[in-house]
Amino acid sequence: MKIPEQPRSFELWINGEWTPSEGGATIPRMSPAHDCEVTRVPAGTAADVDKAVAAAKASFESGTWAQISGAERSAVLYAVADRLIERKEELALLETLESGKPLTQAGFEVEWAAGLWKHAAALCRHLYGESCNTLGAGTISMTLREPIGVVGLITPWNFPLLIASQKAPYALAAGCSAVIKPSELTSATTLLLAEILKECGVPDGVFNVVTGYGNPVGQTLCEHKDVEMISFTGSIVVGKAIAATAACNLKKVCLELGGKNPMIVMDDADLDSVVDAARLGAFFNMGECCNASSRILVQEGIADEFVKRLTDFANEMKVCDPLEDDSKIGAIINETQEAKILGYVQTGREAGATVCMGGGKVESKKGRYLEVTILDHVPADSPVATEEVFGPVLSIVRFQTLEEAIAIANGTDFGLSAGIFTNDYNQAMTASRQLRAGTVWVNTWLEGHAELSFGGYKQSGLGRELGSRAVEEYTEEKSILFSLGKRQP
Ligand code: TXE
Repeated sequence: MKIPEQPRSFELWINGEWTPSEGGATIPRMSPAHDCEVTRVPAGTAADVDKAVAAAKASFESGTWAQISGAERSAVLYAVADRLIERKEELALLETLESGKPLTQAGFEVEWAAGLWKHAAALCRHLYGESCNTLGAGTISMTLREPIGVVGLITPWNFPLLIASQKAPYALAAGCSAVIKPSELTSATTLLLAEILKECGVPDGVFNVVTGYGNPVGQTLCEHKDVEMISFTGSIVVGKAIAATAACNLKKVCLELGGKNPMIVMDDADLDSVVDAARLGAFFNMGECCNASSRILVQEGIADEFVKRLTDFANEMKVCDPLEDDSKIGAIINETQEAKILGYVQTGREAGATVCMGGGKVESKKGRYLEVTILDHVPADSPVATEEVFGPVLSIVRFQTLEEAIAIANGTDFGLSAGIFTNDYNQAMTASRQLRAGTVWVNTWLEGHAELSFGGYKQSGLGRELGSRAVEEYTEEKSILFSLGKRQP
C-alpha cells in the first residue's frame, strides 16, 4: 500500500454536505510513521458548532429520522455496515496514516466497526417500553422510549472509526440526531463515515461532523443548550471537565475514560493461552488501548517461566512501518504521548523494576517508534503499575495469594476491565465477583462482543455502551397513564 502523493483535504460535514469552516484555519496531520502530511481538516469554530447543532435540531424536529419506524432505520444502518466493508481499504489506509497503527489492524477495526452498525441495526427493532398491571382496573399504563434529541459525540485518536461506531449507530438507532467531534489527530475516517451515511439514506442534518480542537469545538458542544447529551471517550481529566460543563445545563453524560486493567495469572493457568493473551492485551494497537492489559499480576510459582516465555514471544513482534504486511507494532501517535510513555518507563526503573526488554526508542529515519517493553518486579503501587501508560509497556507485578492479587487489582482509581487465568473454577468465580470492573475476562482477554455492555466502574467512566440496552442510553423514558371511564373526584 502506498502513501498518497498529496495530503487529502476535507471540509466539515454539516446538514448533509461538505461545508467550509467559518474560521478558515486548518489542521495538518503528519503521519506519525512517515513524517509527511497525510490529511488536513478544518479547525472548527464555535460558530461551526452552532451551525451543526442547528442542522441537527432542525432534522430532529422535522421527524425525517426520529419519527420513522425502527424497521426503516434498521435498513439504513445495515446498508452503512455493508458500505463500510466496501470502502474498507480506503478507510483502513487513512486510519493507519493518521494514527500509525498497523494496516492489518486498521482493516480489522473497520470490520469490527461494521459489526457494530449491524448490531445497532438489529436493536432498532427492539426498543420496548413496559406496562404496569397493578395500578387498578380503572387504569392502563405504559412507558415509551423516545430519542433524547440532539447528542454530541466526542471521540479520541486510538480507534477513531471504531469508537465513533460505538456511539453513532446506537444514537441513530434511537432516532437521535448527532454532532460528532473526532480527535484533531485522526478525523478523516469520521468524515468519510458521514459521506457513507448520506449514501445509505441518512437524512441531511441527522449526522454532522465538526473537526477541530477540544476547545473550542468540544467545549462549545458541551456548553450548547440545544445538545441534550454528550457521549465522550478520552482522558479522565477531560472527562471530568466535560461532566462539570454538562452539569451547568443538566445534560446527560456518558463517559469512557480508560483503565489500568489487571490480568491475574494463577499458578495453574495454561501458559500458552496466557502468553498469547498477554501479548495481544498489552501490545495491540501499540498499547494505545483503553482495555490494554498493561499490568499483569503473576503468582510467584509461575512467574519466572511466564516472563521468559512472554519475552521470547514479544521479541518476535516486529516494530516497523505500519504499512508493511508483517508489522505488529506501528508508530506512536505524537510526541506528547511518546514522552509520557518514556516517562513512565523511567518511573518504573526508579521504583526498582527490572527492564526485561525494551525501554527506549527504536531508531528510525522516519517515524516515532518505541520498543516493546516488559518490566518485571514492578512495585504494585508505583505509577507505572497504577496509572494509564497508553503505550507498548507491560508491568509485571508478582503476588502470593488470590486475595492479595484481588486487592492489588482493585487498588487503583480505574475499573474498566480485569481478568483471571486459572483452571480452578472456584478461583475464577471468586475473582469474577470481587474484581471491581465493568468487564471481567476469564481465560481470555480483549474478546469483545457487541452483545455485552462495555464501560467502567469508579473513575473509568459513567454509563455503558454496547449490549442489549445500548440504544436506551440515547433515549428518555416517558410514562403514560390512561384513566378509564369518568375520573373520580
Ligand atoms: O485525550 P483527550 P488525549 C487517555 C490516554 C492518553 C490520555 C491523553 O491515557 O494518554 O488520555 O490523550 C477532546 N472539551 N486516553 O490528550 O484530551 C479532544 O479533542 C471537549 C484514553 O488525546 O481527553 C479529543 O477529541 N472535548 C482514551 C477527545 O477530547 C475536549 C482514549 C479526547 O482527548 C476537550 C484516548 C474539552 N475541553 C486517550 N479537550 C480511552 N478512554 O480509550 C479535549 N477534548
